[in-house]
Amino acid sequence: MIFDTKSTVAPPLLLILSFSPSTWAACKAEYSSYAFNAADVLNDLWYDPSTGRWQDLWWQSANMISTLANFASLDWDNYFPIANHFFETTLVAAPQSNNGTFINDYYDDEGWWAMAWLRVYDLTQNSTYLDAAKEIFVDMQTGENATCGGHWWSKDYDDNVAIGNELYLAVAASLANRVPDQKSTYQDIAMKEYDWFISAGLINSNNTINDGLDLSTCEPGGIVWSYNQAAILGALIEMYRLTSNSTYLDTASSIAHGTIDHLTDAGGILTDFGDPGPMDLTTSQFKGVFARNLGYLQSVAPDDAYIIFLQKNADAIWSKARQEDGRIGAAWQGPYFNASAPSQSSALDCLVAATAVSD
Ligand SMILES: *[C@@H]1O[C@H](CO)[C@@H](O)[C@H](O)[C@H]1NC(C)=O
Ligand SMILES: *[C@@H]1O[C@H](CO)[C@@H](O)[C@H](O)[C@H]1NC(C)=O
Ligand SMILES: *[C@@H]1O[C@H](CO)[C@@H](O)[C@H](O)[C@H]1NC(C)=O
Ligand SMILES: *[C@@H]1O[C@H](CO)[C@@H](O)[C@H](O)[C@H]1NC(C)=O
Ligand SMILES: *[C@@H]1O[C@H](CO)[C@@H](O)[C@H](O)[C@H]1NC(C)=O
Ligand SMILES: CC(=O)N[C@H]1CO[C@H](CO)[C@@H](O)[C@@H]1O
Repeated sequence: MIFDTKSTVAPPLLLILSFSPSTWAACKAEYSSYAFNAADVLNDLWYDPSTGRWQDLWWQSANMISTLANFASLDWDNYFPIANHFFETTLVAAPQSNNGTFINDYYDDEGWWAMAWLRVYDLTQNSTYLDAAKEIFVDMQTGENATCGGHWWSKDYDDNVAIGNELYLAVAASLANRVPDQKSTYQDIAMKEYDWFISAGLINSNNTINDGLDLSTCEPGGIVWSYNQAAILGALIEMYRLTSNSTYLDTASSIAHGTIDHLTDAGGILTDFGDPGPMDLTTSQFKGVFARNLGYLQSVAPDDAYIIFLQKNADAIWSKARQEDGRIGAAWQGPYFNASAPSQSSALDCLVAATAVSD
């Protein structure tokens, strides 16, 4: 472009300055290069092939498998060969570090692993991964019939939380869509769990989901964490695939909008209780799960608001939450502190989702 410097039109510099970083969005190739970098840092700093885990963490490592599978699905040629090494290693090494099994005392941990292997199965069509998910689900079924209905959180049988129920629904509906000869069994479980979830009142007046139920009153309560708004989106997409009933997508979009409206700061950046501040190795994982599942929702029920949200959050991660050495902290609006495998992979989830939804 050629500008006539003698004209009275404002010089282009002012136009450039009027774009703040938060209104600028990178393109698909750029987000993909960010994701590559964030994934390399995650794997180089924290992966231990002898345990198949990142930073010796358990359910968080399942989420990291899902994230790498999601990235590999977008960039098969470049990333699948890298990611596949982690899938193969973790499938064998992680149970070896846990009494030879993906089963433990927490039904939600089991749900994260089942969802991870289902995602890898979708990517590879290798039935070994589907079998792993089916086997985990057998144990998950022993957590049914909690007090107040729905699914128990753990084998202490004294807590009924949203995330455990969301994952039970997600795994049951996903298996119904992938195991034709047992479709009706899995579908019945999923329908029953969905009906209970809605009737339990876990979705509040903001269209967001509280952490769990008070078992003495059966009333919902607790903090509204971002991951409580996340696994449910994937579950509802699977319910829609199973039934072609668009009610499930309507529910998903109302939760997605409730989250974008109520769990963000003034700049539209996803914010959990405690952000921006040092987060522990559990809560640092949460936000990425929402970004990942919002990316899935965009592929089934597109909405420009999701693209804007994911790009804005990815831009903030890259410009405000990241150190020069590539480590990314938990607070997406910045400042940077305390990167961990969960904060790194949570950010990676958002960078991958932004890659998926961008042109
Ligand atoms: C399927 O996955 C398993 C577990 O990672 C692996 O050992 C096997 O080689 C894979 N099969 C094929 C055909 O790729
Ligand atoms: C392994 O199993 C034993 C006995 O059931 C249990 O006490 C222990 O906590 C388990 N270890 C792990 C890592 O799950
Ligand atoms: C839960 O209750 C249903 C209906 O009574 C029953 O079929 C199922 O076996 C129960 N599950 C468990 C784990 O108790
Ligand atoms: C769709 O699902 C909703 C929620 O479960 C249900 O109320 C409605 O009857 C279903 N619609 C059809 C056509 O099956
Ligand atoms: C709804 O969101 C607002 C913030 O937008 C918050 O102050 C309020 O506590 C939320 N209400 C519920 C029921 O979560
Ligand atoms: C555990 C840990 O590394 N904590 C640090 C988190 O970041 C704050 C702020 O930079 C430090 O003061 C903590 O030591």
